[in-house]
Amino acid sequence: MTHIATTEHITLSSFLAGAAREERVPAGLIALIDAVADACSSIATAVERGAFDGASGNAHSENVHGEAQKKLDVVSNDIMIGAVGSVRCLRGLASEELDSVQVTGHEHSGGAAEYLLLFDPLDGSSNLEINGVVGSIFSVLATPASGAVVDERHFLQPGVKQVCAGYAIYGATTMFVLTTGHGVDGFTFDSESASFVLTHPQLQIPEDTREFAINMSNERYWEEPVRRYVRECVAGESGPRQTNFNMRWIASMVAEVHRILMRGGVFLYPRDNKHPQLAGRLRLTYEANPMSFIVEQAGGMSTTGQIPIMEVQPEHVHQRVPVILGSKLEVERLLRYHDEAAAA
Ligand code: AFP
Repeated sequence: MTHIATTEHITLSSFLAGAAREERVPAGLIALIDAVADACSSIATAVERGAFDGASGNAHSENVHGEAQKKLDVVSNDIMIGAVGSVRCLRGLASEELDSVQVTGHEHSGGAAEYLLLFDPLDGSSNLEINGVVGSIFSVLATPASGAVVDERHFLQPGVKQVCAGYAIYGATTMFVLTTGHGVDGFTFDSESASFVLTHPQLQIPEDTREFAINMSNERYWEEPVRRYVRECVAGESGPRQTNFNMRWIASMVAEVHRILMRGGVFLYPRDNKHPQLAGRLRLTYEANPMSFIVEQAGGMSTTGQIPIMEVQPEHVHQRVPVILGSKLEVERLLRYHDEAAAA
């Protein structure tokens, strides 16, 4: 169970300053995290005001995945790029809404660590028209060779190399959830002080769960280990698991992962044969990797079904990947079902 700290008023800025003093976060990274958090609070406002500001509905354009963009996808992308553009340690960025990576014009800062930012500015945007939950997801990598001219190859690092990851969720409240590799902390936006305040320190995912999330309409496309797992969950008390399960599907990865952080669960967007040329639905570098980093830092597990997601070597920045993540015991069970199917 999550314990909510309401007694102390620790803002994201003071939390990061403390982490820098204790040398848990490099000082340069703090400016980048602050800028991303500022962007997220502006995106929350843009989402809230969409209907008044002419920003609701379709943009009549497509992103690199061939998906119709909402106006708020484009607005959120512009907000994020505008907010981080002046951060001196940032050398480049990649976004779901940009065809190719962008190199920032800053000169090499002379010895200090420098970073790349990868993000999905508005995840789950098909939920906008139903006033459902949406969010932003981000991942930070270090530039491998300080001073080198940055290009797409520098972004192609496996998730284990992430130095920081997080998401913002725009739901009943706006929250910013962050890891720098020292656990996971959740901050709630306080509109009175216009700051993110630490409300959910050191989140832990229960290792056991009776809740799963998958788009059941894809059942006919799944591989056998996933079919077996879901069949057994659905069979409930009368099946081999001898217990009843509950199912949730919000169609927003941010909302699913947030629920898992709050009360456990397992989330699957597995490999399927709906579009066999694509390895899965979700994107590796700016969706699956940051969420895997968060889930593992909170004691959960994340896998493609074969290997840990964060060990996948990206071949391009918009690559897709099968995703199974959440409570440890269920993810281990799914891995076992995949191993058994491979051995059969
Ligand atoms: P959008 O950002 O295009 O709405 O996609 C959201 C998402 O990538 C992810 O957040 C959800 O888990 C998944 O798609 C939902 O997919 P379905 O359309 O199969 O429900």
